[in-house]
Amino acid sequence: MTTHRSADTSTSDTSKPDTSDNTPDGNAEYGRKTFKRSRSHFADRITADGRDGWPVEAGRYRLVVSRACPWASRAVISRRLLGLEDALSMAIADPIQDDRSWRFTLDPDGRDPVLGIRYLSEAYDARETGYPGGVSVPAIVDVPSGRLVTNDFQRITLDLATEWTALHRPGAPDLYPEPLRAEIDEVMEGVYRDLNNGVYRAGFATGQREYEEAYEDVFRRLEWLSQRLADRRYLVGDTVTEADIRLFTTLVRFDAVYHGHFKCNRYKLAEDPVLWAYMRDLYQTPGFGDTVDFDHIKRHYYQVHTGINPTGIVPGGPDLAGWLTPHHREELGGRPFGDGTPPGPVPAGEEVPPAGRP
Ligand SMILES: N[C@@H](CCC(=O)N[C@@H](CS)C(=O)NCC(=O)O)C(=O)O
Repeated sequence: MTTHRSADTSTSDTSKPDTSDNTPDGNAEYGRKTFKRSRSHFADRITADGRDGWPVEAGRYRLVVSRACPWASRAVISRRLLGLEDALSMAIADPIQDDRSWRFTLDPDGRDPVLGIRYLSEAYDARETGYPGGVSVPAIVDVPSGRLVTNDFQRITLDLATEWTALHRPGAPDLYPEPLRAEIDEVMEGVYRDLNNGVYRAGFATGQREYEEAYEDVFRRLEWLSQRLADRRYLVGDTVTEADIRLFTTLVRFDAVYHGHFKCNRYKLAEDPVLWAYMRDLYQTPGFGDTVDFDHIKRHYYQVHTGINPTGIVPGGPDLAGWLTPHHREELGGRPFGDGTPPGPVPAGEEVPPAGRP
């Protein structure tokens, strides 16, 4: 009997918070009862020079994601924007985990057709026998050996942008431009601490003070972002970068799950004119909205986190129609893809089903 192997304390026993201070940027000051995100355990990198034993190679690896997961969704967007769909195939897990974690129940016979496995944990086990840690997405698996290569969600997208360049499509944008890296890193650090992870700290708080601190962090950061984005189209520079991708995957979930389920309810994203327009702009940009499955997002959060939603009832709203309304952000200038071009259509078989879109 295998027990549920959650890498994210959010989905496991939230009454036993992880007290280790091993988050990418650490947050020891929040004290014992604070929600802690587990560190990625497998941090090998797939690089152009193959220095960790994993060279960039077309067709060799499989990206395993859940469309529900904000961290995995970063990689889904990067893969689309960079045109890596043919080079790096993608497996989409069922948004609802069972006691063995992520599973391929959306596929025929409940098996991933490329890896031939039923659970992502099988790739973790192939990498390290008896690995006691959590099974998380995003994960990249070596197809020939069936072994997990990395589940390092912070690193995966940076490497897709900078190490996989030989396989990028013609016209792919530079998502992590060298001259802007310091600024991108600084923006992403604050957004991670207060917002990407802040919503989880609010949602899985087990004490009032802890919740209130996280809640304040979330809305202080939203105010900061709203001011920053009032007169500039993108977060850093005048094109889409990694910073926008990381902000997008959290904000696109805000009204659907974080506002209600995670109690981040001072206001909805749709009530902040700047952020709402920024998000509609990105949503309507090829490679962003066409990866988002609101059905997977809502069902995952509301059905899996029974500690905070014991009935498992998935709310009907919000109405998604607004995502497609004009945003007028073109008036701020900016060129989404810089000197490059938008990605082509979503590959056959990877379209988000109608239930998940406006
Ligand atoms: N904590 C993960 C970051 C990614 C993550 O938290 N993913 C979540 C989904 S959003 C996950 O797979 N959690 C495991 C689970 O829910 O069983 C890691 O250590 O790499």
